[in-house]
Amino acid sequence: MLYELLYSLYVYFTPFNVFRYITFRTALAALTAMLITFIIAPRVIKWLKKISMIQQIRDDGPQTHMNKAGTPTMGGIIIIIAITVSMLMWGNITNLYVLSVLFSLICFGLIGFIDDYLKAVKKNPKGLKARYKFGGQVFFATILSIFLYMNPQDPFNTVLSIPFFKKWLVDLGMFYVPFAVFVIVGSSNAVNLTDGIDGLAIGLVAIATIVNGALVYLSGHVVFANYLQVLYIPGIGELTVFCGAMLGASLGFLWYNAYPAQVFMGDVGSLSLGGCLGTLAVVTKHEIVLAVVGGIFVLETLSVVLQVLSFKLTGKRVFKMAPIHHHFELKGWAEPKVIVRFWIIGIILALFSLATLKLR
Ligand code: 57M
Repeated sequence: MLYELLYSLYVYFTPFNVFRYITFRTALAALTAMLITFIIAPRVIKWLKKISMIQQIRDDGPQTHMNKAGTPTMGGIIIIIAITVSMLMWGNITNLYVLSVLFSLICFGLIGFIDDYLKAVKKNPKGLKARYKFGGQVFFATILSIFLYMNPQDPFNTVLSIPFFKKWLVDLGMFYVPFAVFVIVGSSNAVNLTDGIDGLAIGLVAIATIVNGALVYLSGHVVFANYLQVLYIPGIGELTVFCGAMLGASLGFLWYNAYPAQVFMGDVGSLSLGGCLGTLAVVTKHEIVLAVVGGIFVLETLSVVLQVLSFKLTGKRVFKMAPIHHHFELKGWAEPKVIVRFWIIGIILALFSLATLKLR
């Protein structure tokens, strides 16, 4: 951890005292992650093309997607490298909350990497079998949830807070573990489904990361937590630095994934970022608030559930195509219009979710 070395030098150079402040390290983490992304992305994109890590575009999707043929995928490795290196420099990786989200980032990224590899290099369109993909997600989420459940440092490790009702603290007890698994795996798959048009998922992840960063900073600050009457969780504030790194890497990746995308993040990106958002929701005890922030991710997932259920039960489709971003594409909305309008809704939901912190 570079910051500890720099901070220890404050005895010789007092301004280095600033390295102990979470806010300062968060800004550094964001800028470092963005810089790393800008440095490695062009090289990684070139390498992905060289090893034929090219996205297989399905022919049963919106026809406008056919011109995306040749776009490299698995760009999510850029995001994972940027976040990890930035955290090694500016984050306290002995903090158990930081270890929790880094565990999600790497393990869910591994599942996605295998899926992307089988699809693009082994030309296996189905990629990793659904039961292995889902099984791997449940496995890692269960390990993490039990670790958090057994966490001696967190006084509220089985409590669920309800927005607007500050006194309503639901203690889930041992049912916290399956609930946390549901949130983490659900979030991972929701981002995966949402990542179907250029920049949509990474833009929404950036928006959700900003809200997560605010939540963990306030929850980890005894004065602010008491003023806002949110659960004070000692040590959680260090996750602000992680959110900074995640935001920097997301905005950096969006530079290359913006329409028309030069690279897709792949399942390695979507599953890992979704797993991180789910883990952040669980450790901050704001699962419901973050379901509001991630409203578009929830909407995308519900559209698939409704479509598949309706199709199986009645043979009729609710949407022209699911997930719902394809529905609007088939209605004639240009792809950039769908993307920006979904981002606008994401920003409105983010502002509303921050408002719920005060409206209690
Ligand atoms: C994740 N993957 C994209 C890219 C990205 C049950 C069903 C809803 C499942 C769903 C599905 O297969 N989801 C998998 C979505 C794919 O993107 C790749 O996957 C990674 C994310 N996991 O990083 O590597 C395609 O999305 C497009 N894309 C962009 N820009 C980006 O920045 O344009 C992705 C990122 C890429 C590219 O075309 O190839 C995907 O969509 O597969 N299935 C679907 O989403 C399909 N919907 C569907 O089958 N609907 C049926 C069902 C519900 C019965 C229906 O409505 O009747 C649609 N997706 C595609 N073709 N591509 C439609 C068919």
